[in-house]
Amino acid sequence: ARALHAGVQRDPAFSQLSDKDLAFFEQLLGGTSGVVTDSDALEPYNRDWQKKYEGHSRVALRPRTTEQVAEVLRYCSSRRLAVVPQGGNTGLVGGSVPVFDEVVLSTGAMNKILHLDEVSGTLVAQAGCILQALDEAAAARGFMMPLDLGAKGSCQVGGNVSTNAGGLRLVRYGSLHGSVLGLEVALPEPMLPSGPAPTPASAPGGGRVLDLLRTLRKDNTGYDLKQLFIGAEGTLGIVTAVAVQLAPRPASVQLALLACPSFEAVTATLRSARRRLAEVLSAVEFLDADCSALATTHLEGVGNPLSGEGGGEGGAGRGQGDAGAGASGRGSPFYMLVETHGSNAQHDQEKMEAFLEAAMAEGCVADGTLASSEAQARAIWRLREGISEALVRRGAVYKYDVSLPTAVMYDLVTALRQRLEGAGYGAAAGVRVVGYGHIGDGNLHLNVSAPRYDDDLLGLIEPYVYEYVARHNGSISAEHGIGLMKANCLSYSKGPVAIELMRRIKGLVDPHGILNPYKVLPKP
Ligand code: FAD
Ligand code: 2HG
Ligand code: ZN
Repeated sequence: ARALHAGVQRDPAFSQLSDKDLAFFEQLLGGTSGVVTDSDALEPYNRDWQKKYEGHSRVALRPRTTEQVAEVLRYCSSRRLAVVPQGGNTGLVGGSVPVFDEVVLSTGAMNKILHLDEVSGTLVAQAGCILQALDEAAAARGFMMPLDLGAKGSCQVGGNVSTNAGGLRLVRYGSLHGSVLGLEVALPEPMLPSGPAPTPASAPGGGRVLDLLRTLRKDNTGYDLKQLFIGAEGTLGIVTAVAVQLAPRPASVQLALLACPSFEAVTATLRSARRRLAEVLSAVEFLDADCSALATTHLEGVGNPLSGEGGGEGGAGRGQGDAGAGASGRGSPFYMLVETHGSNAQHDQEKMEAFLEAAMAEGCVADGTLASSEAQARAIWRLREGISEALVRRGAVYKYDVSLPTAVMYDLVTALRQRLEGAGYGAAAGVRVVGYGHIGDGNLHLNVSAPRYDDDLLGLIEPYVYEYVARHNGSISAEHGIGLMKANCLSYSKGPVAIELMRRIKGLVDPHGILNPYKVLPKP
């Protein structure tokens, strides 16, 4: 692991964990199953998914109930023990692991579905439920979760809410700021005076639990407090339960993989998809040829039927509804995934075919294939969703997740590639600058893959990328959050008044700063 937090000092205001603290946690959480202290067992809590950030916590706590979380926070606050909330630990900005010796509070054991209402399509679940498990439970009743991402098999809904995860279908189902109906959050400090609470049911934990767990679609009763915790990355409270508006599971799903001759052709195809697929459009993603090559080289069984790369058994094969009309996707610089969710397969297929025909006639698409089975669709999605994993397998990777005006989004990839090549970090040095992402949302994933971490290379990438994004009025974090990685870069995307207000809110809710210190907010 490579700890990329040079310059951050442990805050001496925080206490060191004592044996007495451990005894308290064991008594509270029912013995050792809820209190992890063994050094091997602690390793996965101390390291992130990329093995890039590493802390040295001596304890990971695994509470099962909201009351236990509230009690842990009460104790840690009184003892000035810093706490890092952790869900599935799939975050990409170093937010979910300790920087030093913070207590890890894992929501992994809080994995109960509390309620699913089939009439209103609402789901209430504990924060530690795995996204895929929730989607499967929703599927059994004809619904789907309104978000989907490559990490679905490991990430938890509390982590999704805390990062305001975007994912593959935001273009259709919107952001979690819209689909989260309610939250329950344990706070580090009580918001009610101690003593008997006026309404015990709504103030468990002595006023440390903020109960906003409604499932109402409409509720204009003053400030929408839950929004503060959506995307707060564990700096304001610990999300213990979530109420979500589910979407109806589509009866018909169509997926096309397309090869495009230029980035202009990609954006023209996006516009055409919006116009021609309109109400059924559910995802528009893009990847460049280097991403395709990386995924097909480093992941077993992953292929690109248009480029002819990879794809052993189980790889993406050509669909029966193959739209290739003599042209070839081989050598294409860009690929796109265009998906529809609808209720009538014949209708959706006609729309998709008309869209493909038009895109090919207009020269925006050189070749395309339609998945003709669920297995083929899964294989095509694996090509796109596997890019992060392929990059991690290749070696060191510098990740940027930016919002930029869609039309010029890829210019940043080209400019950075040229900049690095000019400094000797080109293909010959094993460096690849690749771009992919959620083009339908104006969200570029810019990744630099290198044989090893290299501070000179990093110095060429940062602050160049952040300055570029700021100059184009973009965002330095479209969907992954700020975490530790970008805490000192926040001012590229937020003005001083906004940052000051964030600090004041943090100070109000967490006056001792015990929750996820060193993350999100820049050093004062
Ligand atoms: P963690 O990684 O454990 O935590 C993330 C942050 O939230 C941390 O700051 C943590 O302290 C905080 N946190 C976690 N749980 C809680 C809680 N209950 N209360 C308060 N704070 C909490 N992200 C996207 O937005 N879109 C994508 O398409 C996407 N694809 C991905 C694909 C792969 C292969 C991988 C590895 C990651 C991807 N991510 C994506 C990033 C990541 O999966 C998301 O950010 C996800 O929402 C994190 O969930 P988690 O449960 O793993 O949270
Ligand atoms: C995706 O869209 C994820 O695949 C991960 O957000 C992006 O690893 C990345 O840079
Ligand atoms: Zn993404």
